[in-house]
Amino acid sequence: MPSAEDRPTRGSTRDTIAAIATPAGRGGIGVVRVSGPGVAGIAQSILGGLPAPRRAVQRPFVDARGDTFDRGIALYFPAPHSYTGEPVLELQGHGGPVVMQMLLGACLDAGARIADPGEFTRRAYLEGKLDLAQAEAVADLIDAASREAARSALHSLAGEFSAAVNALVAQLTELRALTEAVLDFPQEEVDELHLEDARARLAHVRAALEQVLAKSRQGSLLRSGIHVVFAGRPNVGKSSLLNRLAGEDRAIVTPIAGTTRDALREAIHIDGVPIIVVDTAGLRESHDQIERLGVERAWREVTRADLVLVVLEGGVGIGAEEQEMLSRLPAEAARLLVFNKVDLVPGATAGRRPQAANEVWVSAKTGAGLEDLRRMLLEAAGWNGAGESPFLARERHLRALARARRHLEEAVQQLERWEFFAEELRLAQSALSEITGAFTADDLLGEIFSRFCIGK
Ligand SMILES: Nc1nc2c(ncn2[C@@H]2O[C@H](COP(=O)(O)OP(=O)(O)OP(=O)(O)O)[C@@H](O)[C@H]2O)c(=O)[nH]1
Ligand SMILES: [Mg+2]
Repeated sequence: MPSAEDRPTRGSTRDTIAAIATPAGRGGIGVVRVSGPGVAGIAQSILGGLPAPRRAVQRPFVDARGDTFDRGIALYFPAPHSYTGEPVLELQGHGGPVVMQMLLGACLDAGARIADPGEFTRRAYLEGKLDLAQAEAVADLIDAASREAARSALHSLAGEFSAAVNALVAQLTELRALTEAVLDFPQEEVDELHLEDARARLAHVRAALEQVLAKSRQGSLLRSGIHVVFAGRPNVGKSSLLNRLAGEDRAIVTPIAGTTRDALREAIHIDGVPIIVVDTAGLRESHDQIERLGVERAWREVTRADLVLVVLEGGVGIGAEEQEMLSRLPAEAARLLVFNKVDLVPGATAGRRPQAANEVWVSAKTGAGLEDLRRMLLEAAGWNGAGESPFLARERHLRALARARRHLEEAVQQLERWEFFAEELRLAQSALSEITGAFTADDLLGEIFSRFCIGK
């Protein structure tokens, strides 16, 4: 966690970095971005001078030998009003790999070096343009695999997640200030009023933390999703269901029992939540060597699943063989029972059974009941779609929030033992501060002085 001292205030101590900012390959336009103190010199040698700030100008791009190799748009962002906070030059050329290499090469010849991965954003963080959570959101936005994930990343980038975390930190800072005051003045009686105040404030910050944690858990689902494995006897329609959920003919379907051999993996999205669905070989004893290997694989997949979709044939239900199969599932594995081929069962209706929360009747053939199955998958994943905009949290954030929560729980136990209480608050606060990467002890001192008259 960089402290204020680690943060160079100006870019002048750094070198100048350059990189092709657009994806490899051919495109209408390709962009080379340059950041650092050497931008003016580089603009001089490639463009013949710095363009006016924030004005798009068209220029010939000239290499070190004086040859024009492209003609494009140049944009100059003076420090600190740029992405990195340093002087930044963006050169937009024609987006072919050779042109881009020549453009990058011209920047390197003029004194830049190739940027490390993420180095522009790292500099933005060091220059205080973004905090850590925001910097991470940049990557999450670029990597977003669904609209929902992208929207959520954009909220984090705009600082909503950081603001929520900072609000928690501010509440803790206040509470610590009050507590430190008690510690510093032992002669003052810690009256009932103070105790009640501390108790109420602690309850408040804990409730707020729960909210942030809940939204973060939701968001982390958008990032990492869940892993669902289909398991069942041969021919019950596992592959047909996978094809239905994927919306594509991915798995081979035949009336022959034992069609699927290899485990087949498909990435799907339901309401933006990424779900890996795995189709497996029908579970049965077999003398066919290939099928036997497939069945082994199926069991292996089952042990790795977040959720097992046990597919059963509606007309057959749970007989002795199905019982046997169910009893072999790992006891702790979350599971849904999917009764397929409801279209073949006279009088049976598709959908969820109100009396059995983890059972659903569907038809892979007609699509009946599939919507209920999708809802149940989301529920099992812990997604509550109707909730407020989730924070696209990473594992690191969840861990930090959970750590803060543990210290606040501990703090409840330590109420009245003020030194321990203060220490738990401090630990909770530093866990939270790791999320945004911004914490200095000065914050606390400032808070104490501003709230308390020491001379009294
Ligand atoms: N009527 C009806 N037939 C279905 C339904 N689902 C699957 N089938 C048929 O059942 C047969 C087996 O389907 P699959 O999807 O290959 O079954 P599977 O469970 O993957 O079978 P294995 O890979 O052998 O384990 C095929 O002939 C499908 O067309 C359904 O909902 N209704
Ligand atoms: Mg199959």
